[in-house]
Amino acid sequence: MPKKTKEAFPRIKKIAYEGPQSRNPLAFKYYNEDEKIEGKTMKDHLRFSVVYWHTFRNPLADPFGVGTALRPWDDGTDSVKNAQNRARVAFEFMEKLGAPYYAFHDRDVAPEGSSLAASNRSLDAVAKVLKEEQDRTGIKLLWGTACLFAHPRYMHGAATSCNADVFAYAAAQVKKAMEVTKQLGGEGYTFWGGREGYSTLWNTQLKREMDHLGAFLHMAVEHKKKIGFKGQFYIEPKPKEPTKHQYDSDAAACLNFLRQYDLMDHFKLNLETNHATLAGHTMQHELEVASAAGALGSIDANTGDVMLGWDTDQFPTDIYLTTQCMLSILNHGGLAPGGVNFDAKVRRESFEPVDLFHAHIGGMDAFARGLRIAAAIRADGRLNAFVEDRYSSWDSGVGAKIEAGKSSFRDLEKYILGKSKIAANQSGRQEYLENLINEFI
Ligand code: XUL
Ligand code: CO
Repeated sequence: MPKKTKEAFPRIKKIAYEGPQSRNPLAFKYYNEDEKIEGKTMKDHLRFSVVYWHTFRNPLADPFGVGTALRPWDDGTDSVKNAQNRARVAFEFMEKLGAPYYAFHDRDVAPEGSSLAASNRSLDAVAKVLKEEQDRTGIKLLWGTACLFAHPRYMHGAATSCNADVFAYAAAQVKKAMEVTKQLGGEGYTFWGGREGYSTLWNTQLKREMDHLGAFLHMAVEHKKKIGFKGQFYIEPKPKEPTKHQYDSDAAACLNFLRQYDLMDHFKLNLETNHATLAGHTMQHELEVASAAGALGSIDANTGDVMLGWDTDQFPTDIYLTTQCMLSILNHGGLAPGGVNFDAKVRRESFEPVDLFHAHIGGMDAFARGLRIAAAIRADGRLNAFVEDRYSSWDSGVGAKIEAGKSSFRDLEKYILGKSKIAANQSGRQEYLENLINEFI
């Protein structure tokens, strides 16, 4: 196996925790991996993961200009050798950063060949290097996935393509990606519906396409059993981009889809902040919807820009956002075997290798801060006590009876007719609560 000849980031040492007083931009101010919060290390709470596609493959192009990224280790070819070298560079980066996990699509790590067999061979050749580097560093695979959207064959979708051969190709590609994920000890496998949607209903049989997606996912479940893959399956909602309307549009739509096709036992959701906002939701909303259904699996941590309407995939630095995320995650009981996966890219103007470090350090510190703040809010107890009190009418009397399923419209009519007046409403105290949260930020 070719070895990487020299360090790709020679001037960067392992990123250390130096605390909030530090002025070193290449140090953590809040992420102290071994420090315990609520009895668990920050590392185990956050389970940070680096994405291969943005961090090592994104050239930083936009619709108006070519890529700007300087990646001196990359020889510019689509060879397996270059892909293997890049894999070693990726592990140098993740090791220096101290990220315990990573995630990839099959075609990020290895080049697509002229046939499926050739693509599978190149994936195997790079997977060997990934395995070696995983063993050397102890860094693990959070989840794998297949790129079912970049190649022109997928122009009409993959599992929802009007072309049955394309469905079959996608199935064969996912089969291989699942097998490689298993070989690498991946803790999960994600299905993001890259082009599973439509651009116009004039040419689309919507029900047929959704039925095909259901059938595709059932085949994946069957293959998972066949090969003994124990990782968690995730569906990642996104409402649009690249298609006008994606079928897995938000958490509620995904949950409905999973229930309709009898897949709830096999999937959890991988929620992404910028996808939530594209759907007109907050990330907190999506987290709570998934958690309420027992289906909160993992998160793709990023953010959009309020001034730009598209999926900008920026690194999360907003402490309110990370506090909301971590409150929902702590209340849910944690993410494992999921994690905080930085599905985020540096800006086109941030083209130097060191920017990859600044971006991840910022995201990790923002989440570490969110975790610390969320834990402090929970320890303080006032927020929780307020919410518990707000619903206290359900803890006894008529409320408890309704919750226990022991009431009928008739009983409730009798109850109300027998009362001279109903209990008064209390203020929702939104502003008080917003101020309370600010005490901790
Ligand atoms: C696209 C996106 C994907 C998935 C994996 O918006 O988020 O990168 O996370 O396919
Ligand atoms: Co994502």
